[in-house]
Amino acid sequence: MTLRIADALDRHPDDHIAVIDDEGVHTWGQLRRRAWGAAAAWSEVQPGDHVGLLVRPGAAWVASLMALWHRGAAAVPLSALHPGAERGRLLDDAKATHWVVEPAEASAEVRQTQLAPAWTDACGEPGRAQRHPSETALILFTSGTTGRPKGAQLTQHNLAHQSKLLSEAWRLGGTTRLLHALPLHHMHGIAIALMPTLFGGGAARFLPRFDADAVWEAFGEVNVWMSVPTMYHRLLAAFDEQVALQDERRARAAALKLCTSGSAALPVTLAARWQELHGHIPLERYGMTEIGVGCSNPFDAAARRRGTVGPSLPTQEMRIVDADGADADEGEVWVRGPSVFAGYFERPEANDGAFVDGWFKTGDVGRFEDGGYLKLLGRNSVDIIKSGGYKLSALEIEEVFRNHPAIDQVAVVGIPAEAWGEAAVAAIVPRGEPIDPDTLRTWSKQHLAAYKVPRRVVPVEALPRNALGKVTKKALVAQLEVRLAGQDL
Ligand code: MCA
Ligand code: AMP
Repeated sequence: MTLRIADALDRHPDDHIAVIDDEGVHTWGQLRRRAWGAAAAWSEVQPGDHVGLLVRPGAAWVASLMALWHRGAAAVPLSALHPGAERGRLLDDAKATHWVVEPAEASAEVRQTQLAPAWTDACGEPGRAQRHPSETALILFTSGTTGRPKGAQLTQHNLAHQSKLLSEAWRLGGTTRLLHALPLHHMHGIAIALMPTLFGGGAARFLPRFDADAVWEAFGEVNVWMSVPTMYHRLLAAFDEQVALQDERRARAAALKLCTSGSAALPVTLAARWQELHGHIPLERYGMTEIGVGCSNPFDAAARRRGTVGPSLPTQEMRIVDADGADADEGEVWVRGPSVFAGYFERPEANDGAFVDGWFKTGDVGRFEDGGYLKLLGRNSVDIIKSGGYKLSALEIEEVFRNHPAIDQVAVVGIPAEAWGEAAVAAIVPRGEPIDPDTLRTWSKQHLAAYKVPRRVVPVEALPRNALGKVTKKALVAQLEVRLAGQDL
């Protein structure tokens, strides 16, 4: 079955609730009228255009996305956490023609034409663009083993297929009420949490941002929670802090039907602590911007296995290969199937390196254990850091720091950190006078999203290098671990 996500969402009845946000409750009928209003107002947006999207989480965001799809355009979701310079770079790289943005978020560095978000209702449905399942629906920027983030193109069919897979695997039916506090510029928040919930006929209750106490409060109104390990870490810290609220919070956690974790490894200690409150360990699954969710532990809590990400989902074909591309018991995970993206936008060299005979090379290393459960063992590249669920590229951060006149050399690495999984740390060799590390962090926030800014900047006399002069990042990690031991990163 070849399906478009836009059509799949269009089939929900007008009176069915789709979104709950701080403005109130929004039915599909109301969302559609807003989307039609915006689609009519954005008459200059043409089929195949790429359009930035920076709107607060909730009905306005969902209706703006629907409006773009109505016009046959692809959305390039951005974050309020991106500084103006980064927004401009991403939209230029995506060759975006316009961007949908709330006035308060407009940036001087962005040259694309502004469009107002989908706020107002329309009376009738404007004409539709020609539609194909292979049309690009989203361009999601992902950092990687290159200095510049790459725009992963997800098609209408990728998203529809992925939503169907997950709504079935996780039983996201009409009674689902998802609590949504994930960022809306990445795969997890958009196509793993939101779309499958809406596809299955459920509703999403949006919080404006993640806040542990607000999440505990909102658990009383929902039955599904999807998050990254750092959020579990913070929820448990807030639970421990608010002793007087513990009985109420325990009851709220126990009433949730499904709690999932992904984007980074869930420490077994966090899983065990969550089990004490909720009754089950979170359902851990493995995903990637380029493939959606590849493996998932079962919905049946008794069949979940701690420390694994579960068996591959139906239609997600997986291989484990060695360095020569031959099948192996332990090695890189390769994926093929209808959820796999359509390539990076205008990055032929990255696409050549990413695929072999239709198989996408994830860069993750793992092995399938008994029963076909995947155990992830790490990543091929030392330059990819997973911090609080965000993928950070050491090379991208290094490029920014290298432009500072007072820095001679820089190397960025990921250091294990309880709260974040890994924390990015920059070791710098100053050019002359010592530089204040906090001043450097503040300076870098003009160029990088706040979450990409290294948690620590550590001045060093020299970087460890091998005989060829290349920085030995493993040795640097070991040095920094000693230097930062006992510090809260
Ligand atoms: C915030 N900060 C961070 C991070 N988040 N630093 C490093 N790594 C981070 N992830 C910084 C802030 O800029 C601030 O810096 C300081 O930490 C405190 O910020 P705070 O307000 O406490 O943080 P927050 O806004 O509450 O954010 C924490 C968070 C957030 C909610 C856990 O990181 C988050 O939303 N993570 C989810 C990311 C995600 O959705 N990834 C999915 C990618 P300063 O002190 O300098 O001001 S898709 C994926 O991975 C695949 C598809 C999959 O399988 O899901
Ligand atoms: P992103 O590129 O932001 O989509 O991040 C995808 C990466 O997150 C994967 O390639 C994995 O390295 C990592 N990841 C996702 N889920 C898990 C998980 N459950 N355990 C460990 N790593 C994960």
